[in-house]
Amino acid sequence: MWEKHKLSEAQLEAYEADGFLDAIPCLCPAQLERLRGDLVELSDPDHPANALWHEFHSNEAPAESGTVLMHALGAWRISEAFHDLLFHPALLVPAIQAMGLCDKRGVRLLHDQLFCKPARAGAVVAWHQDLSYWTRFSPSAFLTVHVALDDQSSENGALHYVAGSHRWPLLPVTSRHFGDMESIRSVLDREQAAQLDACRCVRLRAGQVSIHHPLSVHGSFGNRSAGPRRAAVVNLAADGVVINTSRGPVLSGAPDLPKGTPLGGFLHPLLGSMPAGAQATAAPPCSVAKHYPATDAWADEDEDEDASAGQVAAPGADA
Ligand SMILES: O=C(O)CCC(=O)C(=O)O
Repeated sequence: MWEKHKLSEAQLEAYEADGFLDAIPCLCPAQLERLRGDLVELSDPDHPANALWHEFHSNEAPAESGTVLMHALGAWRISEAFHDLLFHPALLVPAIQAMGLCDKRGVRLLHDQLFCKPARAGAVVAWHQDLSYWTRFSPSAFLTVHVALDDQSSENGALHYVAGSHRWPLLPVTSRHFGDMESIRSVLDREQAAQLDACRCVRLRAGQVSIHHPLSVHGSFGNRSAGPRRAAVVNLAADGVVINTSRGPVLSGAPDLPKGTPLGGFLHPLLGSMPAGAQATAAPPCSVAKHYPATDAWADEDEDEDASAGQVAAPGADA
């Protein structure tokens, strides 16, 4: 089942070089429609299950910007379609390959997110590195999957990446509230600023995904088009990532996991892994792992702790 979703060697090399990879096919039209349908219901602030959100902002853009960004964490707990998305092999297989986790540990959910920009007034998502928000974990073995629920264009606020920025050091968060697209420039040197100027607009088609490294700088401009630009984001962690500080719960509404605890539990389910032999035919070299901490160093006796980690789970699998 997973074989057809494997990235080619050329794709893995592109990920290694750029820190992101786009245009990965994922959703069929029926899955896309189901997600879009559920999103309409989820956008209702009075949704009967809204206590399950970790965060829900009808508009997280600053009021003075006159723009709107619906941003929410936890859709998978409310909607079956968004739950099943987490287990989609077309999403998990490329992620596991790119993280260099084939035949090793699998991936866990860190959290999911929705980023919805309404027609004409959709806000920017300021340039950032995802890892700036995840400094409480070690090692930094994360990957983000961005799922386009609409065709993305330069007019409607497509995702943009700074190629090669996964080799930059960790930068501080410079804009939390989707107001100032360019605030990251205050912490860039001249060379980094030039790389930012050469950013790439990836123009995903609805149903495609892009994947990116946790240090890859990315962001998106406002939506000036006549239609919405909606995206679901799945933030993945390698199984075995540990909480390195006592700073309160990882997610609002979640139990507090003490320092030293591996990320896990019902809010961070193991989503899948590539079993031994999965590489037998396509054999992607997992050399991309050089931009990730070496997993061998922290693989330990609890590797087979969870028998359900044997393979990529089918959509709908119970978390
Ligand atoms: O939806 C966007 O434009 C940005 C989302 C994002 O930050 C991500 O995909 O990691």
